[in-house]
Amino acid sequence: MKKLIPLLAALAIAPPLYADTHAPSAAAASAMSDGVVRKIDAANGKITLKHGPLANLAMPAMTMVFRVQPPALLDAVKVGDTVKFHVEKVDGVYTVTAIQPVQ
Ligand SMILES: [Cu+2]
Repeated sequence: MKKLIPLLAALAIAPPLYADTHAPSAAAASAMSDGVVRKIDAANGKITLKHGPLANLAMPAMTMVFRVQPPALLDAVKVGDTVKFHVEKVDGVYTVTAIQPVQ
């Protein structure tokens, strides 16, 4: 009987298990936005996107030029594609860090 006591004590202090492990900040950091490719400047690693609201940057819908990092991301898209993309401010420059065409 004596040996059972430490085991019961350990069970009693075991932390509860949480199903939701998604932190809100992580979700915002990887938020994908909607856009349409208007122009690609592969030589300069730039893309012109007509984009919807960018929630993570508090930017309304508009058409604008973004830097693309890494520039190889441009290989996956072409002018006219509807895309999902992620943009963040890197060194003060709006930079696309992920982009993929939507079928
Ligand atoms: Cu914009």
